[in-house]
Amino acid sequence: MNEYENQLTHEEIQKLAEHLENAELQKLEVTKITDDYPHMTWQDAYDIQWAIRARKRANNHKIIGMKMGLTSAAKMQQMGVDSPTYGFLADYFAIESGADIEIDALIHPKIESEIAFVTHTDLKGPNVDVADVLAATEYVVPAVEIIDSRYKDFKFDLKSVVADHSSSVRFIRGKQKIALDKIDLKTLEVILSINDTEIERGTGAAVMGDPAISVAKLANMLAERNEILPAGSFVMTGGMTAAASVAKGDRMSVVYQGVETVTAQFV
Ligand code: OOG
Ligand code: MG
Repeated sequence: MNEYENQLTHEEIQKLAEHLENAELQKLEVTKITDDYPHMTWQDAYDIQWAIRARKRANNHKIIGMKMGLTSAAKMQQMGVDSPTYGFLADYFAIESGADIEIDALIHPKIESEIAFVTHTDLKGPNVDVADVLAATEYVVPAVEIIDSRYKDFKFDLKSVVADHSSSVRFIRGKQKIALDKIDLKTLEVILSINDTEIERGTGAAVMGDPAISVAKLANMLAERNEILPAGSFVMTGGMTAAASVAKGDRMSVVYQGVETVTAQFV
């Protein structure tokens, strides 16, 4: 089977996009789609993701950026998979640090400590490297992702999670916009706590050795579909540690050492 060709029909891809988007909007857990379509290819999986993205735009949502997922060993081990994936970020996913987050709008959310890059120049693969990423970056900002796989018990394989835009649904933006020459992302330490109890701790180097590599990888993955990472993108580079589940009433905080503490309450 050629993974760069479709096994699914156009109608099946549209139907699966609607199915997964409905799961998000109606807060429904669904079984992973490879159970019903075991022969689906990578092309099918990414086509479903891009079809969901088109549905968001058709509903007047803006796509404001992208996320990389499964970029650290901690996350790959937690989810039982072995390579990074991307997803999109829609405008209504954005939450400011300190805010209350409506947990009833979500299925089974988990939080992840990440660094986001904001770009001022298009990045066009296939040969994007770290130097290109640094030259295209306006600033970096602490950001906590809230992931919410639409799949039952957060159990999936890579094709299913790709179709489900890598579990994206919300992210909490920090307040500090940091120039890249003012921070060493590889040694940046994060401490994630829930209700003042430390749950996870990690450093930027956990993300592919350097979070900038994750942005380069994204641009190169997009090139496989003849897509670019446009100027002005907000790019989440992937969790530095395993993700932590949250429940109603929880207060979360992530200390970005020497930078700021990002907080939110789940209400
Ligand atoms: C997939 C998304 C993982 C990350 O930062 O590694 C991710 C998942 O675990 O549901 O966002
Ligand atoms: Mg993430």
